[in-house]
This record gives sequence, C-alpha cells and structure tokens, in this order.
Amino acid sequence: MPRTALRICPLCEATCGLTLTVDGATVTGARGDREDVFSRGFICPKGAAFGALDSDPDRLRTPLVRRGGRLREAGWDEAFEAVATALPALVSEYGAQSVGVVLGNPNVHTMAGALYPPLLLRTLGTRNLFTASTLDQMPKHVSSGLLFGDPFAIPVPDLDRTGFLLLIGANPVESNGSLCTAPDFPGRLKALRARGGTLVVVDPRRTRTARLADRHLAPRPGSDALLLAALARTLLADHRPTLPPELADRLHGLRELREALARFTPEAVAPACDITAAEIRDLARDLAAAPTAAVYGRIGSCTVEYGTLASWLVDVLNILTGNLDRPGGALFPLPAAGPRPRPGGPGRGFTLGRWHSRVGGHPEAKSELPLVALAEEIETPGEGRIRGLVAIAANPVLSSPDGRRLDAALAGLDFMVSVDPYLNETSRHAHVVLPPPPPAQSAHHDFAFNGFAVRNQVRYTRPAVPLQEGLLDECEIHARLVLAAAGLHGPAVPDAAEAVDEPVIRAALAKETADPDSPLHGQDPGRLAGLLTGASGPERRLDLMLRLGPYGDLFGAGHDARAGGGLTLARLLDRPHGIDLGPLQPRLPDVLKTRSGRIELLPDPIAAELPRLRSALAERPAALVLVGRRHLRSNNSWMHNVPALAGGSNRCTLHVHPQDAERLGLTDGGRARVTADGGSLDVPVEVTDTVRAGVVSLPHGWGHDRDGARLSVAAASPGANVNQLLDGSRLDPLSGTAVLNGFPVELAPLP
Ligand SMILES: Nc1nc2c(c(=O)[nH]1)N[C@H]1C(S)=C(S)[C@@H](COP(=O)(O)OP(=O)(O)OC[C@H]3O[C@@H](n4cnc5c(=O)[nH]c(N)nc54)[C@H](O)[C@@H]3O)O[C@H]1N2
Ligand SMILES: Nc1nc2c(c(=O)[nH]1)N[C@H]1C(S)=C(S)[C@@H](COP(=O)(O)OP(=O)(O)OC[C@H]3O[C@@H](n4cnc5c(=O)[nH]c(N)nc54)[C@H](O)[C@@H]3O)O[C@H]1N2
Ligand code: SF4
Ligand SMILES: [Mo]
Repeated sequence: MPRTALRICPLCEATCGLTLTVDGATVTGARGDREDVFSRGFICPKGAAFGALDSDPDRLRTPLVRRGGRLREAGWDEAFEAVATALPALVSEYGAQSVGVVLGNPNVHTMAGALYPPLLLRTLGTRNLFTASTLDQMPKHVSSGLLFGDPFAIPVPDLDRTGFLLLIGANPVESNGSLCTAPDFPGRLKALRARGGTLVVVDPRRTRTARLADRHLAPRPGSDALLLAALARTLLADHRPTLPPELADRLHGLRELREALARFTPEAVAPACDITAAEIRDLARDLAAAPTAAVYGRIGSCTVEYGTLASWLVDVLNILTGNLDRPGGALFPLPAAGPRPRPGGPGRGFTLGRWHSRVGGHPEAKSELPLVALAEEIETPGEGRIRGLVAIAANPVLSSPDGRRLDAALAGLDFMVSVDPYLNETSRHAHVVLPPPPPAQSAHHDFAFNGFAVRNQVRYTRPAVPLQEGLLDECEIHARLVLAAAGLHGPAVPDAAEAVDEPVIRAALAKETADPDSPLHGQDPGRLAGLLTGASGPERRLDLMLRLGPYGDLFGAGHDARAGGGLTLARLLDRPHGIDLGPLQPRLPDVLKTRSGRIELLPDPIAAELPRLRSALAERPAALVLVGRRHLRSNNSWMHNVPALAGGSNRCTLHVHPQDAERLGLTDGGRARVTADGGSLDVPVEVTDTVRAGVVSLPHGWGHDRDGARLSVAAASPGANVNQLLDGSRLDPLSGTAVLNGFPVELAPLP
C-alpha cells in the first residue's frame, strides 16, 4: 500500500517541504507539501524528481575499498578499519598537516554535514581545510566578518516586505536563491511587483530573473565593485539619506568611507562597467527614494576578481540607505537551532590570515584555505605536504579550477577517503568510499539555511523510508569516521553515537551551566542531559540546540508561545509541517562582534584593497569574457545522472551573442574552441542575445567523460568542464575565492 511521508527537500537552498509517495522502500512520487509553514506547497522540477534521484541505480549501496589497485565492494567494518589504519599512521609519521579535508556543497544540505566535520577537524588537528566556500560565498563571510565582526552575520533581503530589490549577479528563478532561503523565490519576486515594488536586476545575461524585472542593467562582468562603489559614492555625495538613529549611532568610519570612495564617480566607472553615468545616478536616486529597499548580491558578485569588495559594498548600500536591520530592508535571521542572542558590545572581531597555506602563502579566511591551492599542497614535497585526504560530499575535480591537475594530484595521494553516494570524477581516486543512504532514508533539519531564511521558522523531518539493510545513516558514517581518524574501529566502537555525540552534549551543557548569565547557571549538566529526548545521537543534539536556542524551553526556564511554551524536539515532532516563528526582526546591536562594538564601515583590509580597485578604472577590458549559468533542472556537478532532469535546454552549450558570433564566424549549432589560462575546450555554440555582446556563457558541473566513474546517464552526454579553462591563479585575494566569472577567453570556430 503506497503511503505518504514528509521530507524537507535537500536539493537546493530553498528547503521546500515535500510530500513523498512511498511504496515499500521506494519513493514513487513527490509533490509540494501545502501545509508546510514556509514553502506552502511550492516545488520545482528537481524536487519533483526526488524519487528518481533517490533510486538512481548508479548510487553506491556498499562501501568500496581499494585492494590491489582496484575499488571493490566491502563491508562497513572493513572500510572503517582501512581508514582507522591509514589516517592515524599518516598523522603519526608526517604530522597532522599531512591530512587534508575537503568539504563540498551537500554538507550544508545534510544534518551530518553540520554536526560532525568540526569534530573530525578537531580530531585530525589539521589546518588544511578546503571547502566549496572558496568557490562560492567566502567573500560574503569575509565582508560580514569585517563589517559586523561575525562571518555568519549575513543580512538577507526582506523579500516579502521590501519595496525595492536590487539583485546583483543572482538568478533565483533558476537557482531558487542562495544565502537567501526562500521557497518559491520566483513567486515572491512576482508578489513584490504586484504590491507595487520595484525589481532591478544587474546581470550580463538577460536571465529569467531579469525578465521579471522593472529594470535590467547588463554591465561588463567583474565590474560590479565599481558600479556599487559609484552608487555608494552618489548616495553619500548627492542624497545623504538620513539614517535611523539606532543605525547611525552604531557606525564607525563614515567620514573615512566618504573619502575612500570619492574617486568612484559614476562618470569614472561608466566606461569600465559599460553602463552610462546617468543610469547609475538614476539607480542611486531610486534606491535612496524607495520607502524600503534591499540590495542583494550572489555568485556573480562573489566569484569575481573583486568579490569581497563587491560583497562589502552590497551591505554598505544597505547601511547608507538606512535599510540595514529594518523591516523591508536587509535583516539578520534568528534560527531556532542557533545560539540565543547575547547583548552586543565589543567582541573578538574577525581576523584574516591567522595562518597561511604552505606552498602559495595564501591567507586563511574563516579557518579555510583556498580550494584552488589544494593541488599544489598535494604535489609539492616538503614538510606538511598533504598525503591523505578526507573528501566529504565534494567533487572538486569538476567544481574547482584546473580539474586535470587536481585529478593527477589526487591520484598520487597515499590515502583518500570519500563520503559520497557516487563513484564520480573525484571519488574514483579514493581508497575508501563510504556511501550515505538515499535522501529519503535520512532525517533532515536545515542547520545552515535557517540562518539565511527570509522568515524565521523551524522544521524537522524524520526518515521518510526506514534505513535499508546494509546501509548506514550518514550521521553514523560521520561519527565512525571521527572515531576512525582517532584510530578506533571495529569492536572498539560499540556505539558511535554514544561515543561521539554524548561528549558534545555534555560539553555544551557544562558550558551553559557554568555561564553566570545563563538561566541554567549552576544546574547539573548530567541531569539536563538526562532530560533530552530523541531516538539517536543527532536527534539528541538537535533537541539540545533547540532547547538552548532563541525559542527554546531552556529545560523549563524559557518560554515561547509560538513553539507551544518553548521549543523542544518533542514539540517540533508534534508539528510535522513546521513551526512558523514570524517575520525577521531587527537584531542590532546583538549581532555585532567587532572589537569596537560598532559596524566597521571601512575595515583596514578593505581600505587596503581599494587602490587595486581604483587601478581597474584605467585597465583596458578584455574583448571577450566568460561567465557561468545555472539551469533549473541541474545542480552543480552531481545531478546529470537523472534522466528526468537531463536534456532539453539543460545542456552544456556556449551562449554567444549574435554580434560576436558573426564577428568570429560562429554559427548556432556549430562548434567552437574556447581558450583561456588553463587550456582549451571544444563546445557546441548556441547563438542567443540573452548574453550581452563581449560575453559568452558556459555552465559548470559538466565534463563527465573520465574513466573509472560510475555515472551511466551523465557519461552519455558528458559536456565539457568549464573549470578546465582556469589554472587557479585568478583569486579574490582577501577571501581566496576563485574567479569563476568574468575571465578573458578567446574563441575560434571549429569545422
Ligand atoms: N565555473 C564554476 N564553477 C563552480 C561554480 C560556478 O558557478 N561556476 N559554482 C561553485 C559553487 S557555488 C559550488 S557550491 C561548488 C560545488 O561544488 P562541490 O562542493 O564539489 O559540490 P557538487 O558539485 O555539488 O558535488 C557534490 C558531491 O557530493 C555528493 N553528494 C550528493 N549528495 C550527497 C549527500 O547527501 N551526502 C554526501 N556525503 N555526498 C553527497 C555528490 O555525489 C558529489 O560528489 O561548485 C563551484 N564551482
Ligand atoms: N538549479 C540550480 N539551482 C542551484 C544550483 C545549481 O547548480 N542549479 N546551485 C546552488 C548553489 S551551490 C548556489 S551557490 C546558488 C547560486 O545562486 P545564484 O547566484 O542565483 O546562481 P547563478 O544562477 O549562478 O546566478 C549568477 C548570475 O550572475 C551572473 N553573473 C556572472 N558574472 C557576473 C558579474 O560579473 N556581475 C554580475 N552582476 N552578474 C554576473 C550570471 O550571468 C548569473 O546569471 O544556486 C544554488 N541553486
Ligand atoms: S526549489 Fe529547491 S528545495 Fe524546492 S523543490 Fe526545488 S530543489 Fe527542492
Ligand atoms: Mo554554491
């Protein structure tokens, strides 16, 4: 008998609630959960394909262990034993830095990815941490760290209430949003326009999002920092908006900011941006005049040469227009499983470059090193060379620049373990592959995305399908990996949850009860631990975080009417469609953790970067640059194996403007050779005026033509790996983020 079960969708940042139809252990259908407190029934084609993805026959169902050079199916004990033998041996022989850790994007879409990697890193003691952030949003973490003192204090546009939205380098109609969790982002944009609000999109392509907009500006890629600097300068010089006193009193460096931006007049930046000074002045005027407004930038403003400057300027504009931290502007969410707000005041601040990478001398940011530096850290001999690697939910061979080099570097590792459901371009190098179960068999709570959600709410779904025989829950895999990193395996590990999760719970409760400002001060941590409910280690940890969180019951000392008297896991389980916690509220000054206790408008590292931006005014722009794009039915590098999502317009083609096509002798449906720093690719051409002249676009995540992977559908239409055009030398220096957009290319027709 088919039944239904709820599952929060883990396939993009929108976190829609799904109602799955389940027959036995098979998901036969998925629709939007109309009663979900946040997504209200919305679903996209990826969510609708949940069942096909869940039952993809290419998913690994047993661990793989390399024996005699070949990966062979193995049991879990054998797999963990191999890890527990190899990793500690490397650490004892070559030191902690000899093991690197790579964390890929899906870690923010699983509970395991939120709960265990910090423990793994602590156990290994390595500083060689590389994540997808340095291919993505690290510039935003750095700018928030510098402005507000906390790299996670990222304001999100108040999508449902704003009167004016300026979207920069984001295409939420295809991506469904990022660092702005909003199920049905397209519907929310339409609602903004329907209530008389204004949508302005800045993108070198006329995207589906741009087509919804009142105004679309198509600047030259990579020039956003200049455009934003000119907007900020115009606001300061011509509009001088009156700031709400709560905000004005908390600013530090306004005068210095005005001086630092003086040279970025609309006239000065117009040629580099290829937008007229009048258009820039009009936009500044409209932004200043809007009753409420939010400025929001994403991939196209981050993975570019001046990514940190652009990310910083986005919030400078939110501040200068008085829109930071007010309804309708850009606000800081308050997630249910996050910490309770503490009174603001001088904090520890945010520091970059507390250590540097061994070979390239790249500064750390948020304890991470640039992913583009991974290959050289493996290749270059000497003390501290990476010889072992733990890769969790990561496919850097495709997602990071110069995959060919990384491919060769990975092949030379002494030991590599991948936690991945697929044998793909990256995991094929592993000595041990630990596959998580299909998503229907995992519980879900969004630890990461509720911190970026446009509405405070909390939801939790238990596994929709019981864990099938022979599989291990991903939390259990991570817990056993932590133990294996410490050399423990087999009979030495009777209960991984007990051994790994309970110490975390005890430590958190010990800290809480020792805090004189806590209502739980002086209580017995052991007694409190005994009050936790939950069927597993991760559930008990979730219960703890919810109870100690901003809406928590504080074990009886707290109260919140929305959560039925104070949030607990048990109360959340009673509300399977989630609990709405209301619209975002102002949170200043509590979020501030800068040393001054104020918003640092012009932090030193930013001031030191501005001369480089000024020199960009004089540079001659490249004739042709490349940008990426995303397709609604795709997701980075791992969703090309589902027939229901493949094909149609979801193809790896090079978009070329008709003028460029004519100039270069390219034809629609023909082929071209693209060449850049890292090499050449031969790709099919699609002539379209959705890209501006002087810009071509190729999506990422393709290039499934390597031997040894097991992706039968993807391999049939492999596409080309755009990141092979890069050699990894182009970086946003402050954040170590790869420049993936707006780099120069050359094009030639192929017969
Ligand atoms: N040129 C260019 N390159 C880009 C981008 C771009 O815009 N342009 N975007 C960048 C961005 S924003 C990102 S985030 C990165 C993403 O790059 P990565 O972090 O490498 O992530 P994915 O490509 O999504 O690959 C995810 C891996 O996780 C595995 N996986 C899927 N589900 C699970 C799961 O539940 N558990 C585990 N353990 N593994 C799972 C998949 O099989 C796959 O191997 O790519 C970046 N690369
Ligand atoms: N369907 C789908 N959804 C996804 C993903 C996916 O791969 N597919 N990936 C997920 C991930 S990991 C992320 S991080 C998010 C990303 O979410 P978004 O940032 O919304 O993603 P993109 O569609 O890459 O939008 C970036 C836009 O920036 C534009 N752009 C490029 N260069 C520049 C520039 O220099 N200036 C300006 N102003 N614009 C520029 C591009 O043309 C593109 O339209 O999407 C998530 N959602
Ligand atoms: S928008 Fe994102 S979260 Fe919602 S159904 Fe689609 S993939 Fe899933
Ligand atoms: Mo991303």
